[in-house]
Amino acid sequence: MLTVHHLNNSRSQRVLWLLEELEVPYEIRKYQRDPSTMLAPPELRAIHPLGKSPVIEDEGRVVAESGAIVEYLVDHYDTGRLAPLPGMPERLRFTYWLHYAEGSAMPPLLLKLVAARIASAPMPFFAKPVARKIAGKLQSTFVDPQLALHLRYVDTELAATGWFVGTEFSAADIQMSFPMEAAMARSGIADKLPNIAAFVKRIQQRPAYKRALERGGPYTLG
Ligand SMILES: N[C@@H](CCC(=O)N[C@@H](CS)C(=O)NCC(=O)O)C(=O)O
Repeated sequence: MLTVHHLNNSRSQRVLWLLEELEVPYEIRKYQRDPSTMLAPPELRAIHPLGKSPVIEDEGRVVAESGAIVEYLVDHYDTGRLAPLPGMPERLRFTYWLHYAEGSAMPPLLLKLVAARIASAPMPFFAKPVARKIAGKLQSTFVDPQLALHLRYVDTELAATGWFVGTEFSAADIQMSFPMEAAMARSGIADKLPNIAAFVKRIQQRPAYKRALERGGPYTLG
């Protein structure tokens, strides 16, 4: 049976959700983050050398990297319901959002998190003002403008149909859910992104999304 190596509160929630949408049977092996570093436990490196989640095992294959996992799962288990078939005109747009989620949307969101952690990290009192100043400058000159550029673009892209590809829900919406939920939680401009806000509300109502949450456990971004 297909196995999902699932780290709590992580991107692998998306994989559980996709499997629920596809109605593919799967089992979950759960891993807990180290509460102080937030890193995955070393056991995950026995599955894939990077030790990150998600990773799946299916029919003797190990597949890592969430975009590749989504592509693998729709290619193996979907019949054109959750992804345009290869060769269809919408397939390129589908591929675009699969890559965009991790390649373009996540870097500024991750930097935002890092800058906030630098500003609040425990350190000698005399270093605090310097650390806060550097973190603040990084945010105001680079992170926040890049984040606004990306999120306003995505918000506009969602305006026409509310979905990332065509007029129907697809696995690209699942792949984009993680950065969109993170954007709502930490971009600081959620109130200026009405189409993303509506998208996040809509996906969270899906029965398969809720089933995946029940199986995966707490997920604070969602
Ligand atoms: N781009 C990768 C990112 C994988 C990744 O960084 N996963 C995080 C969870 S959201 C992780 O495993 N963090 C724990 C660690 O780095 O030890 C993907 O989309 O699969």
